[in-house]
Amino acid sequence: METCTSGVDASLLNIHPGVHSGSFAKHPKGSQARILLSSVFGPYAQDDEFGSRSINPMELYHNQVTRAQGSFSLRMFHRSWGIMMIQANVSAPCAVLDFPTRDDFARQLKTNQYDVVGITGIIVNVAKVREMCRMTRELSPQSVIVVGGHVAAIPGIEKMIDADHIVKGEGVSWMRRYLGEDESAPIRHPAIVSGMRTRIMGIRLPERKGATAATIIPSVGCPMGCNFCTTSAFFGGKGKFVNFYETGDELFAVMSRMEEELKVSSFFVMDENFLLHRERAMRLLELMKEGHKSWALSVFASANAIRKYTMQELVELGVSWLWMGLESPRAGYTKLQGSDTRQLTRELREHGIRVQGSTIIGLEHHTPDNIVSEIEHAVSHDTDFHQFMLYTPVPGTPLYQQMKEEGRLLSDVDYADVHGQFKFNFKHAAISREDSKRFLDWAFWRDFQLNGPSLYRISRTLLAGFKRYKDYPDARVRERFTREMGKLSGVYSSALWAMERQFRKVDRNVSEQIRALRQEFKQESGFMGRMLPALLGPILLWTTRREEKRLARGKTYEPPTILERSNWVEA
Ligand code: B12
Ligand code: SF4
Repeated sequence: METCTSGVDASLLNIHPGVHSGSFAKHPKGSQARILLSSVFGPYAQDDEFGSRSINPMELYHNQVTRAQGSFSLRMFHRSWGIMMIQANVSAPCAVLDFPTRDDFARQLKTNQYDVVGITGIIVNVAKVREMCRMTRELSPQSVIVVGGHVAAIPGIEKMIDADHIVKGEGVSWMRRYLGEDESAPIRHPAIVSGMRTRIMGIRLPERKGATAATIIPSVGCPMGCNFCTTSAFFGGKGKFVNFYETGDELFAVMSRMEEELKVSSFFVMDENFLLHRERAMRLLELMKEGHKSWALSVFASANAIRKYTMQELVELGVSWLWMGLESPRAGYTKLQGSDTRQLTRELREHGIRVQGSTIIGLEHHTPDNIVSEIEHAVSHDTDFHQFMLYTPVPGTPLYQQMKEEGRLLSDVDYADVHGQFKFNFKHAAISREDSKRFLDWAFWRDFQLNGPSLYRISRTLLAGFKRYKDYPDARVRERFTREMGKLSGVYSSALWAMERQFRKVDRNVSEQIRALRQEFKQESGFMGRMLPALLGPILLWTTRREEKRLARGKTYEPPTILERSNWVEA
């Protein structure tokens, strides 16, 4: 048994990981070893003894962003990119099994002679990881078991699961090293379609090639090192991160390849703080201009990083969706210093940039007396999407260490419930565990009630951007807004038609605002865009109401099981 910290070591240098000191056991078969990389088993959106929770489905938006929005909630699934990244960067025969059931996983183990079984999981999944290790020992005793991902940050994990290697931090370099391959070879980016099986208002959107953004992962970790931040801590903490693509040139090359392979013009850039690396972003912009790339980018960035750019720079870079932490104005995080986040988010939206705000409930200064006004403040940002999360000391973070030292961690909380959407896992000075959940739920509800469905908000932002930039001198920018408007105006207008009616029972005022926006869309749309709502609107209203009924009956959604093999040879 060995606990490795490869990625963290390398990230201290802020270079592509390739440094390792000391002895390191390699797999005897090297690149001939047959590898299975699997995510944890489902079904996920149910309560079970392995740590699945109905409150914690395998869905980004419905889990933590739009979950109070009923049939207007955006539902979609995302693949397990970490193991896809590893698969693309080893020359050994490798299978990725995503979202298996226990039976699928068992079948893989029984029908293939795997030399290495890699399991990825985050902290909530620890009981599933344990069970998968047990199954592997039983069904494929010759396999070496490697466990990676955030689950590796749990203190004492070595004693909780039966694995041969537990990898903390970056995994590509670890796996390459384990197989005796070149760790410092350039990172090959897998072709990743960012989301799948998207549903909203009771219908599943068609999956045409190129219709969904490609995911690009330029780096992992974030040097800002906020005390609660698990991704920052996992890849080295404050001042550190691991870059897969150092320069704008490298990034541009990867994106161009994805554009070609997946026929996309939009990218979901999975980098915790993409805009912080200004030199790389500005070089990317230069190349986009030279290559006449009218790309759209969805990025994560902190307020202080966004402030390094003018609105024009952001728009020209194609930033069309931005996820930023608002946390709380009184929290004192460096990333927020000097930023009026309300003004910033308003400005971004006026420039056609959809903003996803993220607010923490249960910060140290929160009390039952001030929490309502803090939530009202958050909601007043009127962002397109809003994530609310409980302040949560997660193993591996400085906050966890601090709470542990202060004796404030609750010892009887199951790891499966430490995901920020249930109840506190620590003793808060002023707010009880039960109340933490009530305040969290109220925040989601309040945002929905006051600001309406996110679908309405994103159509409003698109329209604002289109009006502002439809005659912009840079043709790439004009094309981007016109393209989106052309594709979406009819659909959005129809959705607004249905939303206006359905939202009357929630809040008449918002319903009126939706109506006003629909009229604006009418003015800016072409013939089809004006005609479509009469036909599609009633259909969407019907599917919306049908979905409401289904949800009321407890309907949940699960991702499909996917098996993908590379460099494959039958055993
Ligand atoms: C996409 C994503 C999801 C997707 C699903 C992904 C999936 N298929 O499992 C969705 C949206 C459904 C999701 C859901 C949840 N997520 Co999530 N998610 C992410 C996100 C945004 C990106 C993950 C990613 O691909 N990163 C890029 C890859 C390259 O990094 P990586 O996965 O860490 O992999 C690297 C290493 O960890 C390592 N590695 C990983 N696996 C393995 C396996 C082996 C064998 C080896 C050797 C190495 C290795 O190597 C990889 C390359 O370096 C991260 C945030 C982030 N920036 O990472 C959060 C994150 C992983 N999610 C998190 C959480 C908490 C959740 C939820 C509980 C929701 C919530 N309340 O926040 C649910 C849980 C769902 C469930 N039932 O299991 C936390 C995990 C916290 C923790 N310490 O455990 C993160 C870090 C977000 C955060 N900052 O809080 N998530
Ligand atoms: S800025 Fe965001 S990603 Fe970076 S450490 Fe803070 S919370 Fe984490």
